[in-house]
Amino acid sequence: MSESLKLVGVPGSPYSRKMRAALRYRRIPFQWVGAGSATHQKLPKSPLPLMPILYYPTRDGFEATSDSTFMLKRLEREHKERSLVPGDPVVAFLDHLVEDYADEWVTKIMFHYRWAIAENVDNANRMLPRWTPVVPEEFANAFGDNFGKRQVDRLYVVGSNPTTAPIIEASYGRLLDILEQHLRVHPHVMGQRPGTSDFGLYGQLTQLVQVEPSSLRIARERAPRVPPWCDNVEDLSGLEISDDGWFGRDALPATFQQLLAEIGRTYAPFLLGNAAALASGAESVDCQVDGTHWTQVPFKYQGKCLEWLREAHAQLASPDRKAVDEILAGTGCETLLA
Ligand SMILES: N[C@@H](CCC(=O)N[C@@H](CS)C(=O)NCC(=O)O)C(=O)O
Repeated sequence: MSESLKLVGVPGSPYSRKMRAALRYRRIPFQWVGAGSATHQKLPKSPLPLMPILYYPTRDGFEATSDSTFMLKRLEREHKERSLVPGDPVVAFLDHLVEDYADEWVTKIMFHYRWAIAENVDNANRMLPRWTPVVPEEFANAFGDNFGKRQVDRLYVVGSNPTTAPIIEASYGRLLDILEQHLRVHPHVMGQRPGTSDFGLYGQLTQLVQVEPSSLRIARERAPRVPPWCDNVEDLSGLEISDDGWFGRDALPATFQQLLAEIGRTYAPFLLGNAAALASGAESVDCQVDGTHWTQVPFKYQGKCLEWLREAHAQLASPDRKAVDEILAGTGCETLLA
């Protein structure tokens, strides 16, 4: 029997959860390999020090690949069943925009709640190491002093600081409110069947509503549909779908429009501020997000995210691009594509 894909990750890694759930939903055979496990150590080193790592069997071993967005794109090329990309290029572009928002803005919310709030830091230092089976107790107890401290010291990388904390926490609250209303009517972000954005949001939310005590309490209080939704997306391999299960471009619900406006209110101004800082070689990003000063170190990868969004927009056929621009007009997201 030919070797199957191997996905290396940990439950405490939002992008690992994103990929594991996506592979399950798509019924693509794979093995889940715990990061740091004996099986992982036998696999070739990954090009980037990031999780998850998706290993493809080759004639003489395994090829390591990184970056969940590109993993999903390759899986779309190689597997036709149960695609995550809406057939309508207009809706596919919007799905990509929401996936990118999840991967690059909601991850700030996730990292902030885990490493900027004492109660959650203590919890993470206790939980994260123990996701590795039979991890030595000494290692687990010393985890906080090593990895935990390192992550707390890296809060500035995602832009979490006393000035931005209220912006981040308010955007979490609004995202929960929008999803709560959306999930009262629609089983998935993209309609009757999930898109890449469902797994992007799910990945980050698994940590916020299942791991971090304070953000979990907020979610259960404010958006009681979101934690159960995450539990369901964990394994959608049994979900029956129809070809036209995604929203149509003319049938996007108000809650989806509100999600676009939330992206336009937070992620869009940050992405533009980050791009401006990268272009000028500035040492810090300084821009207005949600009416408040946002400052952090420029982030190269998110400079690329903006370029990839603009490339995807430019590649649309002009009637589709016009339709996207009409849908985004007034959301704030249009500033990304101007
Ligand atoms: N863009 C990457 C991001 C991957 C990423 O940042 N993974 C985190 C874990 S969730 C990581 O490995 N961080 C490295 C570290 O914290 O040292 C993707 O979508 O896969």
